Amino acid sequence: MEEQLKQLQAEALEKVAAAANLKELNDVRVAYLGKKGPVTEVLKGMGKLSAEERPKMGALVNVVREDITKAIEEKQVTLEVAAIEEQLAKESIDVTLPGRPVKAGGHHPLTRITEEIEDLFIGMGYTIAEGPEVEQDYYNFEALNLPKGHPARDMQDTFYITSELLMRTHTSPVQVRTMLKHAGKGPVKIICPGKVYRRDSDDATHSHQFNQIEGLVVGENIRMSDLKGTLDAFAKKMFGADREIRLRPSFFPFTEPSVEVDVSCMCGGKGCSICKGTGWIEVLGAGMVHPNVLEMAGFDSTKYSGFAFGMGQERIAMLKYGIDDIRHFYTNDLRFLQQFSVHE
Ligand code: FA5
Repeated sequence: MEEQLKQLQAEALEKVAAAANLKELNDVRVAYLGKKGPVTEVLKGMGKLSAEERPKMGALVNVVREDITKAIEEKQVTLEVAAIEEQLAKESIDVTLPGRPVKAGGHHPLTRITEEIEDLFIGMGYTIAEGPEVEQDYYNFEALNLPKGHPARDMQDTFYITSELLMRTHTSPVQVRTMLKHAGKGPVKIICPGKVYRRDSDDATHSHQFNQIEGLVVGENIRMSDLKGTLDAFAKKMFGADREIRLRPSFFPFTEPSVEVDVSCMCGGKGCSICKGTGWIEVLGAGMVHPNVLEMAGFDSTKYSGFAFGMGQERIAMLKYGIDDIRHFYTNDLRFLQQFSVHE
């Protein structure tokens, strides 16, 4: 029995020494010291021994058990330290590695155009005004000289929410709201950028939701020549110093006289596919603020006059960047957007 115990001890210590990780060490502990292990078995057989042998063997079993337990505990500490060291080695940060480049986005072309136009007019002394996209019929139409039932309302097919509430069809209602805030006192000099909505069928040049920038100047002795000079400066800054503008008679109920404004084409008047052979490209609508509009907004039309204009950023961006389909602005194709991600 003594021999058997010594052999068991030697075997167990050998396995403890060979255990490569905590799991293997636990397996050794269960195998040798567990309830069904050989040491317990030896203890169970003690009853068969003589009275003199029993204490001797009992002491030996205890020594063997303690030796194995001690070896396991020591090995456990060693393995735990090794495990922590391994974990630390895995998690260590190599500060000498080069950083990973962070992909930076860029401004959307419509944001770029809007900001460019805003900067340009702010440079001419304008301030920015804003208004709601869900608008009252009164500001969108009536106060702009378009009473209910006026045939010119058909020029802008409208998304109505109720009979009095609609999605604004243009940024012109911001003119009215701003003039009312000024309570009949000039000067007013604003631009109003924002989203507008129309029941237009989407195609290469039309969208049911698009962006406009409105301009309004009201003061004493504001004349058509001021409008022309302002738009000429805008066209030259936006498209190039060699560009010209021309005004064609048009109709808007809120301006009198009204004009469509064309910018000379980049082909220099020779005629190309962009200008459809005419040498001119239509960019915006404008005119002198109708006296009725001034009066309804609380301005004395015998003392004050003004000009207004409205343009669509999508069309301006299409001309400036040579974009052939308005839908590119809304479909978020990265191949399109990345062409504009210049980091300023
Ligand atoms: C107006 O909306 C007037 N409020 C502009 C104005 C303001 C005239 C002040 C006089 C004084 P118009 O409906 O033409 O006008 O629209 C102006 C611009 O919006 C157009 O030149 C065009 O660039 C753009 N636009 C119009 N409809 C669409 C559409 N469905 N999709 C994209 N752009 C459009």
